Amino acid sequence: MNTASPLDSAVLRADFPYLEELAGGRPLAYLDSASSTQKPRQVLDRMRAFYEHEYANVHRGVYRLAERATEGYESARHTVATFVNAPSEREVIFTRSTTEAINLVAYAWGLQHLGPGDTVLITELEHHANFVPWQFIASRTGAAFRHIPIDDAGELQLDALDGLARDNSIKVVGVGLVSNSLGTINPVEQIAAWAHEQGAIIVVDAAQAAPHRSIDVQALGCDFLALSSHKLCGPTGIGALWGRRELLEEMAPFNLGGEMIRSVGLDKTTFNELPYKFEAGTPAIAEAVGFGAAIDYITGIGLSAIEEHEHELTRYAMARLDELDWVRVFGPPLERRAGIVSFEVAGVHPHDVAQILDWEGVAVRAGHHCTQPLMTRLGVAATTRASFYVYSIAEEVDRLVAGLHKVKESLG
Ligand code: C6P
Repeated sequence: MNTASPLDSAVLRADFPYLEELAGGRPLAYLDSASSTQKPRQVLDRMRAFYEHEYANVHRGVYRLAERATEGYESARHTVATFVNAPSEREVIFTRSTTEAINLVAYAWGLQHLGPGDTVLITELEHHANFVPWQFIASRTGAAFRHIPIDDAGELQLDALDGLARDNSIKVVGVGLVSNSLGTINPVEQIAAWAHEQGAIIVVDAAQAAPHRSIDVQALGCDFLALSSHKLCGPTGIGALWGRRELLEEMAPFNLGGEMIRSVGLDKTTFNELPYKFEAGTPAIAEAVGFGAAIDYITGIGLSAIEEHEHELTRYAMARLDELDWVRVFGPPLERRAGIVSFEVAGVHPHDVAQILDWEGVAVRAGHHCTQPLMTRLGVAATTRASFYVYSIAEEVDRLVAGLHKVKESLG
């Protein structure tokens, strides 16, 4: 790659212990960061220190150790709130993941607000996490379930919007900022403005965007936004939902039990204030602290440097794959694409491609990537997908391309 990267990958790579493991004498070329990212020492060390010196349950004990644990947990909430530019940290709810965050909205908001005559609108590119909960709640409530179609390049056809809105029934729009299968960057600000003109709310899936570009819920103009820690160098088992305060205030709770109550009597229970109303039971405490440390780590590198680094790698990968006339790349042009490249090798099943690449020490994902409606639209059952993050380097793209030559020699 001849373009200077805005990141010093050589220095950053020293933070990631996984690169010390050798696959066939070389570090693994991990090109599956859209699935989950590797973890830097800074995050692992922070979690270990928390467990060793600051650990207790949160919001319960009056002893100093419990206060310290609560401080660690709440300071992670403050970090997430700043990260997405939330007007208030009370609007940030810790969840298990993006999936759970969207289920929370679909159940707690959807069951209360949707009914026959209403429409739920999602996109044809949507990950199942922002698709299946809405399809399910629409069918439970009698609402219609419709989608914004895409064109052949995997970009949303916004000229379909007015037709979809003709009967004035749209109550909620679900859209991802970045497609996990194609890397398409969706024009969410524009869709949010349109949704509000329809009197609808908009729920944004930022799972694939938050790790790679700055997120500003106020500038996006959205009502809810979901993200996962494990996709941005943090631990699994923790994510967050940001929601507009007035919507969260009037929603019923999602999970019920300890911590989310104000008072419990034999006849009646009243609920806690935000955000605790939505955080029943003992939360993922050390994971929240790790989530905060991961955000500190990536914001320390700089989101715009990360975005630029991935853009250059994607440019390089697309150019190298373009040399192979037996490889077809799916998705939009580079200008509207994040660091994700999905492709097919003529005549070879994506699982076989991924298997042979693994023998070459290159890890990619093969499958439908939890976007089956998109696969149907593309006319394929599955694709092979390479995706990048801060530790990815051009040499790994070269190893991918060399591996694809091996695939062609063996099976093509
Ligand atoms: N995509 C991928 O390989 P969870 O699992 O809840 O943290 O994230 C779900 C999710 C939601 N939205 C988008 C856009 C996603 O990409 C994902 C997770 C992984 O593409 C696993 S399927």
